[in-house]
Amino acid sequence: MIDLYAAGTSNGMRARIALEECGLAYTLHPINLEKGENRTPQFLAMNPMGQIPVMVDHDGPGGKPVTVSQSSAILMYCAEKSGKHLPRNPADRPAFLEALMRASTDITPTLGAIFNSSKIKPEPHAPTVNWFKDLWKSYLKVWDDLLARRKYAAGNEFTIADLSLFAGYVRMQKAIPELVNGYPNLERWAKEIGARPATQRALKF
Ligand SMILES: N[C@@H](CCC(=O)N[C@@H](CS)C(=O)NCC(=O)O)C(=O)O
Repeated sequence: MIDLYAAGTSNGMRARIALEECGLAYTLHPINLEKGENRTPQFLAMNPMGQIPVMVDHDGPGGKPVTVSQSSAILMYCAEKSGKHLPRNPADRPAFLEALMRASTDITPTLGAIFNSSKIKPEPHAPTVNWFKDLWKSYLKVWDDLLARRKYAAGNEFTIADLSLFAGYVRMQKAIPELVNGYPNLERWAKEIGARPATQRALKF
């Protein structure tokens, strides 16, 4: 059995989508970040960074329990444990790793920068917010161009790179829809990923 500690952020969704799409049984423990449930001694014992998501697999490698934080580490863990959604051909692996890292380390941190810089008190610094918004748009333009030529994030095979990208995309779509509008190939792709029953289950926080 697996325990997942998460909230409905892009990182939380990435981990939950991973478990659902890899068909791994788990119990969800919603963590209320506003109430500081990620700062309790029990939570910090699992992840001293005090960040969701955290996954505890009681039947980890060698049958021993293992605790994993970092949404993309959880994504890789689930794919490797289940043998699902990784490229079948080793020659496709470099493009897959590139797409996965591009989704995990460009998209979500930029989304976080937009959300967090918009919240600065007493007044957000507009040029900074706009700088991150322009960066976001430049990333989406590249993804849109890529998805004009390939069906999925890493090529013509569905992989966890799609799941990573989708978690960021769908979070932004809900928060600031205009920042995902105007990218027809991404829209086509997001409709397909968002219609997957496992992904739909994962989005219901
Ligand atoms: N790189 C980490 C980032 C995790 C992260 O930033 N989690 C946020 C929510 S999306 C969090 O728990 N923030 C609460 C805090 O830092 O106090 C990952 O991919 O999991």
